[in-house]
Amino acid sequence: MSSKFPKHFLWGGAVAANQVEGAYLTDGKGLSTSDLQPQGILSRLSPRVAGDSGIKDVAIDFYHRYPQDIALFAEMGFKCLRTSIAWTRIFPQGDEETPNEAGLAFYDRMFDEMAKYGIQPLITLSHYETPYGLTQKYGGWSNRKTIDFFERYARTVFERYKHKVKYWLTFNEINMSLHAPFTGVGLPEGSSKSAVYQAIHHQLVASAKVVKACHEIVPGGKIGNMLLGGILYPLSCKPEDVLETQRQNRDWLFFGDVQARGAYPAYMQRFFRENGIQVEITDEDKQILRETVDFISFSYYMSGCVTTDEESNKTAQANILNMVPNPHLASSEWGWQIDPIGLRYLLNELYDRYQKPLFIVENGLGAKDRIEADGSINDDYRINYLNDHLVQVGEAIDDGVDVMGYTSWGPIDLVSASKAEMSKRYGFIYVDRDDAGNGTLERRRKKSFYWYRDVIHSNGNNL
Ligand code: BGP
Repeated sequence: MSSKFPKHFLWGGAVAANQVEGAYLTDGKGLSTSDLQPQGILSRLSPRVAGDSGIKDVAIDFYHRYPQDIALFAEMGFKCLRTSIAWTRIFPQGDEETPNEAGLAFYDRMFDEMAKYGIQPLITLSHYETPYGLTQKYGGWSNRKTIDFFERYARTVFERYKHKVKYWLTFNEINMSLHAPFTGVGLPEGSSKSAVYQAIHHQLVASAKVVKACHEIVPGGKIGNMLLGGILYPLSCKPEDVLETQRQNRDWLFFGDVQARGAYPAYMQRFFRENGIQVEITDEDKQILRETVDFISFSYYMSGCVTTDEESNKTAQANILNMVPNPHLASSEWGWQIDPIGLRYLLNELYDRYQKPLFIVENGLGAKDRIEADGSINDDYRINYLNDHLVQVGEAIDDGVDVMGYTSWGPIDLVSASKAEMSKRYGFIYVDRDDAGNGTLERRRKKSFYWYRDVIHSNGNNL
């Protein structure tokens, strides 16, 4: 049987600089917002004091061990590796005139290593890390000036790596900024809705500006947006529930609507008016927003439900999204509801809405792993999760959806973004490090390593 997956499907994995690299002040790197959130992205920024250490300071030491790790990815047959550039390695405070050469040289070495194995880099420009200097001096994304600093950074890396990197992403999960303002916009807690939407607007303008810059600078370059792709279902077929679900889905999709269609969607006018939200949108902004992305990328971990019933709403899960649990689905140990069919549904929805190629750039199961006496790690739960999701990706492709690739989240264990801990593991490769930072950092192949290698090798035929 021939595979449902296209011949040049980009199979691989995804990580982010701040969750793997460590070396948080090495070679001139400056502090970013992610270095100041010891409890993860949902926590407040806290000033560093001398001797204060966080789990991400070393993370999994990818900064020094990347050749070994990339060799392991190559052993699985990766065609693509998604990671991010830490903005603060290139512009340590964010507002310098000239970039930090040592930071640029690090990513040159990393891309060269990937090229040795024919692995395509997929690079996120900003993965939950704004330079702390910009938040201190300018108020981060609340200030229009940050757009220019971001554009300067993006143009610098496009120029430098234009012959090494073809695929780019602007902001990781840009739609999370609404729910966890600290994820990157750098606003103080308790900021008004107008302030939050103004900062989001600045990110959307910045995103469009760098889409334009990428097209100008990178020959054949393709640049996408990146959305958190949590899909919401109505808990009942009561029309009020269905309408409320549509409203909440739009909270998430509004970002994609701007980035892929080139203008604020009509429904936002009423939303702004009824919530007393004032956003300064200039004619020049409207013009640049027309620079739309080449493809849509998204993360997918779970789905959830929406209801207008107050009693049921009290059962909302205390996870990132606060969604009401779906009685038909099981959950991970972290309360994330597992829904492979939801991925097929979402792929179809996004394709219907945008008619642009889609790229699944995160999907995976965070779980606690056990090392057996013989040293093996039998993570069948992870294999099952990924297998079930990939079967649905195949179905969506059969439905006619244009899917460019799939990079599973955390092909090597890394620091969790929401909790800043090591024990929520996603990897095919185990890393010996615990939540307190103890361990040798030794790498070890899990059972899923061999499973994923076979999936890639057969181009998804063995699912
Ligand atoms: C996404 C982020 C990632 C990542 C993942 C898993 O929201 O883009 O950075 O970490 O979620 O989340 P967690 O690490 O909290 O399990």
